[in-house]
Amino acid sequence: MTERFSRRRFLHATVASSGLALLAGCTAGGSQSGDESGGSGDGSESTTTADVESRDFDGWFDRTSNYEGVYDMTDKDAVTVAVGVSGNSGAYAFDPAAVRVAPGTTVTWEWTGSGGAHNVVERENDSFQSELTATEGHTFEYTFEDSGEYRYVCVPHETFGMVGAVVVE
Ligand SMILES: [Cu+2]
Repeated sequence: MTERFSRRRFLHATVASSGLALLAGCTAGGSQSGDESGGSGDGSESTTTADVESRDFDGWFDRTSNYEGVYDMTDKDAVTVAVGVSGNSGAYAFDPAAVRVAPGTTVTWEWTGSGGAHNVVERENDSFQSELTATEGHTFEYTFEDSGEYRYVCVPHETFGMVGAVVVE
């Protein structure tokens, strides 16, 4: 369970501007990425404050253009994944492609209406399978009670890389 991983933290603007944070940044040394304290505004006002953890899913996301790591949503009561965002040579992506949630969390997939008909299918254990639809605003929910790593696909676009994962810990 304890795999090697590295973490990238998106700092709140309030945290980044405090003297404490600056001090910590100085004493922590230069091995970490130093662009967090920069004034580019790139990450300081990010729309998400989730930690993004790089994690190897044994090649599961090799074809997935928008996979950038596991978004830590363990502190969220409700987690939504968009179905049919831009990616994988079309609107063939889940966003975020991978999330980490706490046991008992309900994940809602919400269709954007782009990219044609999609579905959300977990095949390894048959845990969940949504309708196949292109309807904008369509939602599908699944509550993850058990810890584990759940991989799912959109069947029509799996070969394009439209796959996702939910890590429950
Ligand atoms: Cu699809």
